[in-house]
Amino acid sequence: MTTRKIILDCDPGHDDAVAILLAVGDPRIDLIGVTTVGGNQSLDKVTYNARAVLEKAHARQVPVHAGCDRPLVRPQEVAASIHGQTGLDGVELPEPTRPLDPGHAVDWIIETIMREEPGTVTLVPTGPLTNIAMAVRKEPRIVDRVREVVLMGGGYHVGNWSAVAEFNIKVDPEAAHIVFNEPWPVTMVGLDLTHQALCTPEVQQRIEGIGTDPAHFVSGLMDFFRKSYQDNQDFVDPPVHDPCTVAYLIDPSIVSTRRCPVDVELRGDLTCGMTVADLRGPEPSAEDCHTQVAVKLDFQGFWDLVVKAITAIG
Ligand SMILES: [Ca+2]
Repeated sequence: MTTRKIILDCDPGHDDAVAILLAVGDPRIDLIGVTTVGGNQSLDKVTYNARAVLEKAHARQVPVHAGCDRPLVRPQEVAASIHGQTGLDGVELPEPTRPLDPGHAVDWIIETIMREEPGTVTLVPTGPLTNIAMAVRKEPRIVDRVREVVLMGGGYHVGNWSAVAEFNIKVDPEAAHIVFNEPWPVTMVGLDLTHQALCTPEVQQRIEGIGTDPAHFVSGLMDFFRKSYQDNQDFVDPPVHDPCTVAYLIDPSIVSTRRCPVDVELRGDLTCGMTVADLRGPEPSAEDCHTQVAVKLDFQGFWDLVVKAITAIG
């Protein structure tokens, strides 16, 4: 079996927590480190949350490095309306036993990519792109060395933090602009895809049915997440965005993609933070276009992976 080495750069966050559990529980993913970025909540809160979720997943071997606490240019904006005051409201968090690892996330990302074999490390950002943008500005050689970037953010037909912009991109559009404009392969797993990853009552029952402590933890997260999405985003069931990135890496057949140019709007009064995808004409080749967008989710296949991973964690 081939495993994919990933760095998960995240801001947990209910759906980030599920992404961590999927990455830990699926044997095809080698989670070499978790890095955190201010996003859904403040950096100190999301960093604690990442460590607590790894503790819950019995994955104390995974290092956690804290990164940037605010966007490159703009004042910080958190998503307390969706994730609560802690960033993971609705569950009791275990006390992390592994201390926070020393060193800034940006430096650790650079050192790790430069140390590992070229073409073996995949970056999986599921928060604002501040750390990744900083890393590429500090050490541009990482662009040629990473295998690819598979990020949750944006959307080509829909927004959630404005009519046309998604939260991760909207809160730090300058960072997103940097990441999308470097010539590395970028897969945008945006809202068009993640709004198909709904945690329906049937899905949640399957997770509950696993019967383990991590399974009850995920179910508790989903109770809070469902209410947030009902109260604030006009959803019946919550879309569980972030693990779609990891699912794509485990089994690309679960997330179909379409290659197209994508850029990030920085100036529009109404459109700042919009990911503008040019879907005109025939699909370009990989040589002509380094970006692609996720289009269609295999709903059953996706939740099968999540259930299997949570079961494997035990
Ligand atoms: Ca996130």
